[in-house]
This record gives sequence, C-alpha cells and structure tokens, in this order.
Amino acid sequence: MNMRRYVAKDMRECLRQIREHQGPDAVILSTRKVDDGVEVVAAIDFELASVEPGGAPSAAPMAADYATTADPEAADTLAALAARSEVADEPGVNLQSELRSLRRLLEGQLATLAWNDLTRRAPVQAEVLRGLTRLGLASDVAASIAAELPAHLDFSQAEQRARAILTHKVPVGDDRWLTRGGRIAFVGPTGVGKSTAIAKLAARRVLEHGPAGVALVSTDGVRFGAQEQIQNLGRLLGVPAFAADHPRELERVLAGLEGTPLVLIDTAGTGQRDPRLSAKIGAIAGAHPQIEVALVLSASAQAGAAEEVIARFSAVRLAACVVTKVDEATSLGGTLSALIRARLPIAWVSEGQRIPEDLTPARAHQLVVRAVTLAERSGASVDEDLLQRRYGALAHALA
Ligand SMILES: Nc1nc2c(ncn2[C@@H]2O[C@H](COP(=O)(O)OP(=O)(O)O)[C@@H](O)[C@H]2O)c(=O)[nH]1
Ligand SMILES: [Mg+2]
Repeated sequence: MNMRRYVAKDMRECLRQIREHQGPDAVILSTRKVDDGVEVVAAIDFELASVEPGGAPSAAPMAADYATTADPEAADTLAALAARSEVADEPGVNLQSELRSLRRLLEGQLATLAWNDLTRRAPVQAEVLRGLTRLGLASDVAASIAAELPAHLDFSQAEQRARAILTHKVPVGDDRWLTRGGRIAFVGPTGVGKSTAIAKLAARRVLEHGPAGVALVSTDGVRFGAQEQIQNLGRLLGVPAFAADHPRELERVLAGLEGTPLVLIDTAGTGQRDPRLSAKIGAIAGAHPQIEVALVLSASAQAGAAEEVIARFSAVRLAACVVTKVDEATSLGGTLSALIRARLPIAWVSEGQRIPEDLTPARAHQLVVRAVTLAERSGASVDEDLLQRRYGALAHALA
C-alpha cells in the first residue's frame, strides 16, 4: 500500500495534492485538524510490491501515521496488518486479497462512525453534503464546497451559500466568438451536437451582423453527408462553406480566409477510443496559429462520461467547451464536476434542436439552478451508505 500523509492549509489544497501525487484512485484513510490546517492520510491500492519482502517496511510508517489519528482501534488493526505483511516471506495472492477485504471492512466501519459523528456534531454541513450529492456532484467537489462554508449558518443559509460557492466554481467563458470572431474547431464524440452548435452559432452571427465575415469549414470527409450538411448550411445562411479533407487543405483554406473574422470548423466525430485521436486533433489545431479547439460535450451522457471525454480530447489545449443536450439531461452535477476539475470554461449551452434559439451563452448561476431543478424534479434521493462511504473519511476535517 502506498500511503502518504498530507498537511495543507485547507481541505481543498490537501485534496489537490492527493490527486496530483496519488491520482484519482487514492483512498482517504483519515483526516483531522492540525495547528496549521488539516492533515489527511491517503493511500493507493495494495500492490504486490507492498507485500514483497522489500516492500514490507513501508507498512510500518503507515501504522505509525494512523496511530496519530483519533481512532486507537483503527491504529491497532492497521499495526497488526503491517506486522503481518512484514513477516510474510511467501507473498501470495491470498494475503493480498485478505488485506484488501480487511481494509475495505475497516474503512467501511470507520466511515460509518465518522459520518454518524459528523451528522451529530455538524448537522448543517452534513445536510449540505447530502444536498450537493443529490445534485450529482463528485465527492471532492462537494467536500471542498462544504469545507468552505462559514460556521454558524442555519441550514437554509448554508444551502444558499453552498450553491453560491458552487456557482463561483463553475468555469464559464464569454461570447467572444460571436462578438470578436475567431477560428474555432469543434471536436467531440459523434452525435453530441457539433454540427448543430456550428449551425446555431453561424445563424446567430448572421442574424446579428449579416452574412459577411463568417465562413464554415468541414473537415469531416469520412461520414456520409457530412460535407453536404455544411454546404447546405452555408447556402441557407448565405455564407461560404469549404471542405478540407486533409490538414494541408485546412491550412490552405484558412490561409485564404485571413480577412474573415469568424471561421467555424466542423470535425469528424472521432471515436473516443480511436488511437489516432490525439494526432487528428493535433493536426487540426496546428493548421493555423489562431485556431481554438472547443470541446462539445453532451450533458445527457451517462454519469462519469464527461471526465473521460475531457481526458481523451485534451491532447491539445482546449479553449472552451459547449455543453449540449441540457434539455435531455437527468442530472448536471457530473458534467459540472468534470468541468470544475478540468477548469474548462463553458462558453455556450445548448438545450434543444431549434436553430438558433436553443443556444445561449453559458451563465454559471443558470446552470446551477438547472442542476437543482433537475435533482428536485427527478426526486433524486441519496442513500445513507453512499454518504458514509464518500464523506466519512473527510468528516474530521469538516466538523
Ligand atoms: N435534444 C437535443 N438535441 C440536440 C442538441 N444538439 C444537437 N442535437 C441533436 O443531436 C443530433 C446529432 O447532432 P449533430 O450536430 O449532427 O452531432 P455531431 O455528430 O456532433 O455533429 C441531431 O439530431 C441534433 O438535432 C440539443 O442541445 N438538444
Ligand atoms: Mg457532425
């Protein structure tokens, strides 16, 4: 087990360090307040190395660390586990899986105790965590919001404040593409609404400024009808439309559009697991020094999908994103959490198929209100077990 102790001025900073050092799979074993902030002990999963003879000594500091926490029983149990791994000279899968299940059991029990303790000592914060979890927010985002709450608020004040903190965290962009222009390539999985978003933006621009000063480019030479779609849109709006099947052609087309303020570039909906994804996006991004790459992200995708899509499409620097299909989403918390973590600004929000009505510049408070409405409408409830598992380990630092 790779275990580390982190001390930082607040919970948020601690969680950031843990993510940085140990990655998203780190498990938080204990938290407590210390003089200069909070102390968190986190670990990543057991690995063979930790039960091999050479790896055993690393288990000792783990027990010692734990002994400093408030729970003497936990310290004893972990010390016993550490001792076992030291004497194990024939490391086996059995010991490893035994350690795993013991740890899970222990974690579960500690989390239950800690969560129950939190609901007694800090009922308002516990209730806020419950509310934020109901919105579908990821645990680190919810915990960092709860940790920022000032003391002595009643529940409704705390709930208001929590939503204000969340609003503040949601990264939003501006509508500069329409007001100032740019060369924007829209990337993202197939069917998320890239071409529709381009049609809406182009139509808005034409309605506000007339057809001069906007051009469309399709780099989607693969999908049947993709080029025609952009050509038709161009005809409909009275703006020039170009096809560019290869990065060279894109370079050439963009070079010819130097005097056009707004160029919207449609790309093929690349499969997220396509091994050439990075190279393809890289080639598009490299076709002109001023290209901005915008990720199009569907809010109706299943929970956790946003995180993966962002990771996959981050081969180049993403300037902003467009969140689509908000009208079909059943929860917004997962998407918002992923964007908060990635610090990827949301520039536009699409909530329907109508062109151009259903596209609006992103407003953080509207997205948060929407997340709350969706949670209320779906009657989403949060089970106690989930809360214990998620926040039990953080309870010491929060109360
Ligand atoms: N309900 C809903 N449908 C959308 C939205 N945006 C796009 N669509 C629909 O999603 C489908 C795929 O859109 P398209 O723009 O072709 O996706 P692309 O493959 O990413 O270019 C079309 O039927 C669009 O009308 C939206 O915000 N809400
Ligand atoms: Mg398309």
